Amino acid sequence: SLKQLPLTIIVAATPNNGIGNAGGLPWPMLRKEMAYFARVTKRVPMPKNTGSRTRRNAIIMGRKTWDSIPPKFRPLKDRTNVVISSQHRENLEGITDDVVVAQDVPAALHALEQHISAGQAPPVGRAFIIGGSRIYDAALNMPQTRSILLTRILKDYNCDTHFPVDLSKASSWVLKSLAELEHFVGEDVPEQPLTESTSGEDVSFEFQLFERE
Ligand code: FOL
Repeated sequence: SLKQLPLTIIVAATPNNGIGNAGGLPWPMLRKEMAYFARVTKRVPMPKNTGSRTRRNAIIMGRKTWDSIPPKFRPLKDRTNVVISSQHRENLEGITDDVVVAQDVPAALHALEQHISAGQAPPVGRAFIIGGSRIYDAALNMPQTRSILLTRILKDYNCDTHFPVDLSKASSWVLKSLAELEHFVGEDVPEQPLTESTSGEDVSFEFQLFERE
């Protein structure tokens, strides 16, 4: 059963843990950061026995996060999209038959399992929690949430939504080494912050991995 499936949070946050503003991301489009999100959430770890069927990662998100994704990009390709909402799927904008809808995170894992056993989705590789704050908070309170892939945006922006825990403060979450991050994501990661120029401003950010003690 998927109740034991490890869950990974992926999030980008400002120094104050801001993650959203006015229904979108607080910062202008960061192409290299978004490309990292797309690569990491698509990459399936090592072959495992699922009767030679290709596996696909799942991305679990709240309804407001679903709405924040540009219609031309959703559902996010090459991933099984799962949306948490108390609304019925016919009332949700842009939801197609391949998108799983459930009322909360445990129900999402159950619904995902049902889709897979019914042959409506491939076996799951990794499962990522992609926000927003309420869904992050629910996941942080589940023991199967083992890892957090944090992109620290090194610039302040106005934010109306925040990540529920401050990872830079003493907590049960420990910062792992660059080598451990590279092993987890399956690619090289720069040691120094990257800088992107976007909308006439320079924005620096760095990639980190936290794991539960
Ligand atoms: N985590 C990180 N590290 N960065 C993020 O921007 C991020 N965003 C969300 C959740 N976790 C994150 C939620 N918001 C798209 C848009 C908004 C969004 C998540 C994804 C999106 O359009 N993604 C496309 C990329 C398209 C492109 O290349 O521009 C995808 O295919 O993933």
